[in-house]
Amino acid sequence: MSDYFYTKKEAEKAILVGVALQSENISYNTMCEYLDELAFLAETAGAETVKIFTQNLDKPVTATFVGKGKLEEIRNYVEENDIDLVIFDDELSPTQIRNIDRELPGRKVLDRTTLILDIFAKRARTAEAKAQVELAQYQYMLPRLTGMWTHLERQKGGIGLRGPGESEIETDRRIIRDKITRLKEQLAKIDKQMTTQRKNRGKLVRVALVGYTNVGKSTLMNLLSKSEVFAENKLFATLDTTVRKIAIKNVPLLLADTVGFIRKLPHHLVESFKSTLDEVREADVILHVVDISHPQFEDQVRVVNETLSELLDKTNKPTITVFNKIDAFTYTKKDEDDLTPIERKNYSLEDLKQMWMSKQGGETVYISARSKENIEELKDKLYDIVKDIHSARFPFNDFLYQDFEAEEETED
Ligand SMILES: Nc1nc2c(ncn2[C@@H]2O[C@H](COP(=O)(O)OP(=O)(O)OP(=O)(O)O)[C@@H](O)[C@H]2O)c(=O)[nH]1
Ligand SMILES: [Mg+2]
Repeated sequence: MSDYFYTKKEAEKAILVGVALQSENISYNTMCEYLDELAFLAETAGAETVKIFTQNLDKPVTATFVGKGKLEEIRNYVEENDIDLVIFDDELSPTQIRNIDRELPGRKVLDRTTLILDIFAKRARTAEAKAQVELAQYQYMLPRLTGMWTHLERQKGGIGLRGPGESEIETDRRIIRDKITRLKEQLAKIDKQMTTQRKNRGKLVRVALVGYTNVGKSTLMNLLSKSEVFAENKLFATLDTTVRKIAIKNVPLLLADTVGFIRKLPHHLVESFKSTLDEVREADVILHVVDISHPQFEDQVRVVNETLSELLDKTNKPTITVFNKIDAFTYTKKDEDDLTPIERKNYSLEDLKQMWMSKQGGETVYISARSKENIEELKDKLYDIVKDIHSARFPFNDFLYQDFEAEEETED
């Protein structure tokens, strides 16, 4: 056998399961969009999606999430095709995990949240990020312990092994609770340091880049600050908030890159979002970055806005909506004799600009961070807002920053 076989790392094979829930007004198309994203998440985590199972339901089946017949179909498929991973697009209750686990012996059953937490765990570099992810994983695991435990038992020992007794689960719960307490203490300490760090930054104007994951926040950060923040075509490339001191024309400001949002994630669970939210809360100006080349970009804008308003008190900060990736924007031009109703995919960039101008409060700008289009326009708009705040705060040394040089400051 060649070395190839020894060195090649096989991707784990995964199947995805999605449900179009009538009770939640999830159409078949919407569910497919969610599943596209789930496949991207799976890929980011290192798995290869080989098949997708879907079902239309009024509401989830309490015991098994999908119907009995569907679960049997899934079982036959995973057994015949030797699939390791079964990923559900929705959060599963402890009972559902336990029952599904029992139906799919020897397979790993994940839901969207566990998959995202797994990606976070892989991505975490700093002590803080690692502690944050671990805490989220334990908190998510705690009520689901019975299912997880029996699952682990089976993996270890195979057929016929009984699950642990209640007392073992209790011991395990206690261990996890202790771990949670310790992690919380550790994070509180780090948080205190961060708050002090933030206070020490003085009164400089603060600008936060926020947006859905993979829209190009870090790429834009790099462009504006000439730094090297990690950017990649994977979900959740950024897990730590990074702050850089930059200058736009002659006005200095602090620019923060933050963790991207995603739909169907309990954001409150993940502490990484706390630093993102702190940045947003304390920012003077928000740059909401949007990937206009993404077919569901409107939905992504909605998720970001909803998550922000859910987790923060309503604030009316000056915001620039930065529509990024115009270089990758495409649309289907309609023939003049085509009488079918115009659909979203038929809108040109011009049409979208018109629509968003009336829809979105605040400024909008259309750029490409990759091919560096319209960056000057963005800088001009940002400058106009920042300069006013800056001169209100520093009335006497206004624009003494002619010789200002960009410095680095990282919050790791
Ligand atoms: N075509 C195109 N791709 C871009 C543009 N800006 C960024 N990208 C690409 O989009 C991908 C994601 O970019 P990032 O900067 O990592 O995005 P992010 O918003 O920081 O993502 P997370 O940190 O994962 O939330 C990378 O592959 C970038 O090269 C752009 O203007 N046009
Ligand atoms: Mg990033």
